[in-house]
Amino acid sequence: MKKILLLCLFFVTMLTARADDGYRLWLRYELVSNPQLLANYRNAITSIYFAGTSAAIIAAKDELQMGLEGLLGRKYVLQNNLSSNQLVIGTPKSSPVVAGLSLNAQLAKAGDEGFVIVNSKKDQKNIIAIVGNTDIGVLHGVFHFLRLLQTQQNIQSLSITSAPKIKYRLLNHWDNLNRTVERGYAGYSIWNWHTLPGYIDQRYIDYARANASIGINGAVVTNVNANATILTKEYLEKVAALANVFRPYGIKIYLTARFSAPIEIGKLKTADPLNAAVKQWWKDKIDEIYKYVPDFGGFLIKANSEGQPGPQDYKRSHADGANMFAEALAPHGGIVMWRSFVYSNESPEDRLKQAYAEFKPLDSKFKNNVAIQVKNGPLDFQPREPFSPLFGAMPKTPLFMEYQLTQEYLGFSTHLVFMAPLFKEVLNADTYQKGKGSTVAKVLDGSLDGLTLSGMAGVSNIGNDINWTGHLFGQANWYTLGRLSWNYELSSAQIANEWIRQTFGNTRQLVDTVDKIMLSSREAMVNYMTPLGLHHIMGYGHHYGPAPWFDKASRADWNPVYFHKADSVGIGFDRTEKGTNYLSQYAPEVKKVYENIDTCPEEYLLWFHHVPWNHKMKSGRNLWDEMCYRYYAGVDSVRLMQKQWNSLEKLVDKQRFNQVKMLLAVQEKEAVWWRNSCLLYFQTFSKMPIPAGYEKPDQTLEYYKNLNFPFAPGNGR
Ligand code: GCW
Repeated sequence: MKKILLLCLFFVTMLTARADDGYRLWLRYELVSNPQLLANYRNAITSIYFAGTSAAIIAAKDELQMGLEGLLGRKYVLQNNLSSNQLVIGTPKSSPVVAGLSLNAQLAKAGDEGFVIVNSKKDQKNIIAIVGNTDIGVLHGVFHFLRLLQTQQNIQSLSITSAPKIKYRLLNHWDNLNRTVERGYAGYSIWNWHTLPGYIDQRYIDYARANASIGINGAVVTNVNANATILTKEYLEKVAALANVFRPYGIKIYLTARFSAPIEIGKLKTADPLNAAVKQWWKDKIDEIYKYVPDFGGFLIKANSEGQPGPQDYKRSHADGANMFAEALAPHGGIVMWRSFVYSNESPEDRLKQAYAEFKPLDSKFKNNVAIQVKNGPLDFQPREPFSPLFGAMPKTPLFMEYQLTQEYLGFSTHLVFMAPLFKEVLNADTYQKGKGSTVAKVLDGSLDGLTLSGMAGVSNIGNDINWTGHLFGQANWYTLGRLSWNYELSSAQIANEWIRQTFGNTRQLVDTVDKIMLSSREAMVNYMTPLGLHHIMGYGHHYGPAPWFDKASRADWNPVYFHKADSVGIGFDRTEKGTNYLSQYAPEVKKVYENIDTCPEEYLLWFHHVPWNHKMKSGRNLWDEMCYRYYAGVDSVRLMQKQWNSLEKLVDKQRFNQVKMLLAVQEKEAVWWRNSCLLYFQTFSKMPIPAGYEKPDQTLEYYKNLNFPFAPGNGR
């Protein structure tokens, strides 16, 4: 009887071990599956030497013990004397043993947050040293080392020196205080303001661990459409509690500042940034924040954009507004991230031109703890956009990159879209600011213009869903933001490979197949949503699904018809000199390529040109046929992704396998919906048939136009 019970227990444990809800993200620390490698690792690591007492080093030690226990199936005790086959972790400052390793030359390159990992010999003993100049550096090193084991790398001749290329690596949460998330598709906000500061959810700690593991060092925890309440005493106590959780992981907390807060919570009559009382109010408020959070990072501010208050309400400039905050933050070491996402309610000007028009003249007007945070493209996180012309146009001002991880325009959390290729495409784009090779990446890291502030932010896709991001593959985009901001030279393939191995395992077939799915997914989505440079043709307000016909918005530039301009002659937005001349905002070399319809890369064709339906494309097809071809190819790619995923049934645990399978089916259905409704609608202009051989749309245009989604998620109200 006892035997049977034990056997049952064994099977139950096996089963639970197999089920995986995705909560552990890429920090799963499963037993190394390759027996030879496991033996090698176990031989190489028999104990841990550790020095230091700070919360950060304790976090590093805890993570290492937990990780090794899972990966190597053994408990590791700490030793304070050196022995062979030991992992030595610490800083030269905290440990004479570490100082004695003579790693100064490498450490000089590791900076404040980086690390050195080497195989070394000390007193005839073989060791692996994970060291940093700071305890946070050690923590990053420990996470990197665990990544090496999780991805089954050789650890016999390690010689790694790593330092982040970008200084501020941030998540921007668009989370409201009532826990709704603007453009959030993974449940409610993970910040439970109601139970803070008394209750610290384990999720906050796991969130910090996950971020630290990929080098993210800051979190803006509130929505850019800001609420002044976060700045009140009651909420600052809650903010302080979160900051305390983040601190050991090297993560600073940031807030969004509502420009009109002095009126709303300060009882002033104005929020004019040049008014002495207003300035004093912010100074006092900022001093107060630092009493709660001594290492507060600063503010992210959306002003005079989409109805948010700002300095222009008082006829002041963005620089006047940003500098007011900057002055008050400077003594504490805080920064201002001022967003360039502005477009005016009144101006009929091409919306794409407005950010540049407002910000370029302000180059050199900002205090040196101000950065301008620029969305990757000139419009709004579309599936594909050219790079924003602000990159390359403000050499005296640090520009931070803003990417959107949450998939507002990329299929919400039901579509599998790996964004590294999108992010890389922008980073690699050449601005020609100082001639060939002036890439966006070089603008961003400050090297092109000798600037010291540098930053990359991702609008978070995290919610309180069990697996954090709704779609399991959304985790890969969070992962990408961290890894790329640490080292933007990593390729999309490298990032995918690392993520897959940590998230699913190292089996060759599994890694290769998921890799194919991920690397093809972004192009697939562009094809079934907005091929050839189409943009902003999604549903109104909630942005769910296609609505290229929509023309009822209160502003022209919220209407899809404004952006695609389809008519009987052709389709696309003429942004050349003959059109809005948006192209003049780029360097002449860039402009030249795009303005000529023959040299303009076809993926941007309809961004820059109004193109006749019978225009001959590179493939030999006319524009209409090419558009059909792309839309159909997009759907086909999703079907291929489904097939590829299905081939992995035996290699992925059931729970995650089924989740992804179901979501791919939703994606396929929605890809067909995008394809059919866009083609049926554009066909009313082209008057050309969908070429023979393609499956015909099974619904009418009217059917698609009548679809209605009053409760589509993400509006956040
Ligand atoms: O893309 C738009 C979103 C808004 C968002 C805005 C912004 C926070 O639809 O929901 O508001 O961008 O970036 O400020």
